[in-house]
Amino acid sequence: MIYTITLNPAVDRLLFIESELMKRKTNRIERVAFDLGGKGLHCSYVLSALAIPNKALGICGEKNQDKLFAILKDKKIDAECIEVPGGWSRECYILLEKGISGSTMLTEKGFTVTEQVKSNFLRLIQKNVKIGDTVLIAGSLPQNYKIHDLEKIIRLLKKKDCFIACDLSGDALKKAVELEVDFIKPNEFELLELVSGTGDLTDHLKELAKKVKIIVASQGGNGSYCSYDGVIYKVIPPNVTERNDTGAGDNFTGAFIGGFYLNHPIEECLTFASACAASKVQHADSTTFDPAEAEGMLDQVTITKIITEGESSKKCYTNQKENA
Ligand code: TA6
Repeated sequence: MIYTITLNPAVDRLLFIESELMKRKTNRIERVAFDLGGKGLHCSYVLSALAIPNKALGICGEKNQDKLFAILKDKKIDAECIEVPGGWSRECYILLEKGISGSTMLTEKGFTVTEQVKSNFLRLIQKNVKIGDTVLIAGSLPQNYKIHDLEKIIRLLKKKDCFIACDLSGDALKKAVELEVDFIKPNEFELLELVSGTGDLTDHLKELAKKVKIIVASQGGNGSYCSYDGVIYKVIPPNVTERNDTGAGDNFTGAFIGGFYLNHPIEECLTFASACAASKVQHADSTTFDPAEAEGMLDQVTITKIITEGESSKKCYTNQKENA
């Protein structure tokens, strides 16, 4: 079973702006829509859409939980959350400017959790997660959720011999690396904060690989590098017209973790995840992607394998023809 953990879920408010956003101008909103928010929930959405059994665990605000759960039901996500009494799950704002690709995300901090909520959440994990399950912890921590509290979750999952995947940032990500989780997904800036020495990306990945089994270092629209089993893979996504990139990284993570859980070869996991994310960015909302469309783009993903053992790295495999 795969579990996703979202400690600070959100309702995303998508603001479709009539034209390019400008200072000192009245920027008119053409339309407002609501969508799922929170990285673990996005990954659960992807897993459910791919018919991979999963359950979303999280914490949510009591006040607007009906709204959040209506979205979860609509997206066919099986979720169980610990309530923050009197609290509101945050709203995050996704700005989409007409004629401009991509999105601008503004995130609220989220509710403040009490010690009682934290221990109830540990109990929720204890009740659900079984020995050997795969667990993805993703997204920011709510207020008063300390690194030490995150450590308790990771240690509990380690006791259960789980495959632990983390899409975290800042000190939370550093703690995940220190505790040697199985998967991380830093962006180019986060990666630099995790390594000690100088050197290039390959050196950084090699250093981190001593602690973490799978590292996906994302480079935004330029694709990603993945370190696994002594090999570094360069992943170049299909070239598509981007409408909304919000949730694209979560889409990649969900599809990748699902494939890995099903024991698919690493190249296949990376190729399919990249194609799913490419499908996602072509849609206006934060979640929608089309698995069939992703299947149709598999041959547009380029995976290059780089051998890292020995003195110099060399390209030795590609799934694409040289001049493709
Ligand atoms: O990755 C997209 C997303 O989950 C949005 O839906 C949005 O709510 C935001 O990220 C939350 O990010 P955070 O890092 O604060 O958990």
